[in-house]
Amino acid sequence: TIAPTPADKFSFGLWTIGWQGRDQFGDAVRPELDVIGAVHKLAEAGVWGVTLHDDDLIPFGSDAATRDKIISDFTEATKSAGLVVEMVTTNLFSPPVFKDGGFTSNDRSIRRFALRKVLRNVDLAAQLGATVFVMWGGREGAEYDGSKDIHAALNRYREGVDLVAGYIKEQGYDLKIALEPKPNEPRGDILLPTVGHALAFINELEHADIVGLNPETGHEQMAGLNFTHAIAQAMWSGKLFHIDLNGQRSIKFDQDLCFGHGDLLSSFFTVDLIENGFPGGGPRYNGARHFDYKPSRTEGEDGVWASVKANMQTYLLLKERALAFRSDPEVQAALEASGVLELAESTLAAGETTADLLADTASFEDFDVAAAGERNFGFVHLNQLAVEHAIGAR
Ligand code: 3MF
Ligand code: MG
Ligand code: MG
Ligand code: MG
Repeated sequence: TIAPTPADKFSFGLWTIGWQGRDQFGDAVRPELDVIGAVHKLAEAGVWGVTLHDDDLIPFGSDAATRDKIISDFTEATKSAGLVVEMVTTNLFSPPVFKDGGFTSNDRSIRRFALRKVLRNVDLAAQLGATVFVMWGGREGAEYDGSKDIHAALNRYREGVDLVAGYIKEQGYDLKIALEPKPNEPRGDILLPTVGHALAFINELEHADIVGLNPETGHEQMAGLNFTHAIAQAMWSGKLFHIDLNGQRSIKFDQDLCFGHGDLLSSFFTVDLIENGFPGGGPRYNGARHFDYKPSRTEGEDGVWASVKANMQTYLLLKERALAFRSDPEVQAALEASGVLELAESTLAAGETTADLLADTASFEDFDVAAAGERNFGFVHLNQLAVEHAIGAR
């Protein structure tokens, strides 16, 4: 085993270890989380940071005095434990008032209330020293196509995100917004269902410069998509501001398994990208390694803490394997032979024009199309090397 340290930048949401196991069909199986005790236990486990929804810490509807007391006790606990509050997010999905959404509820008074709840939470995020503010629009969606005007809903979504981003700038907070896509659950269909949809949405914002993404492993996989490709495109766009690591086994309900307990080989390549970057160079991710999972409902308190350790252990083991993979000379040779490194070379030479390309007979008139069609790329060999490294056979 490898002991996690704060330098690994692992963080956990209070709602993850605090999940009591209530689901569609079953009651709570675990008691309410003792937040102060949990903060110390996380730090003892080598965790660097903690994240929270406003309502994870302060029960919805608490009066001002209760709220202040809870915040000051929590601040003191994180300080004495040495934990960073790296990200804060807002619960716009549990209270009944948000059943048709917050920023995109058909009810305008609810949209105004949702904005107030978020702005108040932005102040809290800044006060706690968070640098990322996540927005997961869990209830921003619909069950029925006729019940939501999508054009108007996207306008209201943009209005809301721009208003919050504008407020962050006005206040001078060192805070960035990270949108979290999810295709469905709890709504039948959720707006901004995938990383791609969210990137397109961000491009329409006035304050796009401080708005990026918080992709979650299982959310992309629920849509049948490749999570590693999703974060890769977010990185390419300079928009990977945060990450929710977990596990999911195929297209079904949101499982929120421990990281690596879903598609293990996909997890290997996720860690490889985060820790080693793109093979041909490019932007790197330096943010939190944040786990958004749920300790399975079958687990008692020991199982909850075993799952905290499991997330970090699997990540660190995969990191070790990914480093070995990239530094293996056989892998370097396979990457070379496969053209993986060649892809980083621009298709036209520096200074070469379209006219030059059109005049280059070697690229067309004299190009041996048949021979090029026969190239063996060797991707299977390369992937086998990855599998063998991933399972520790090399
Ligand atoms: C739901 C989620 C959310 C978000 C959170 C913001 C409750 O599937 O993933 O967790 O991650 O609201 O970070
Ligand atoms: Mg999930
Ligand atoms: Mg999440
Ligand atoms: Mg989730």
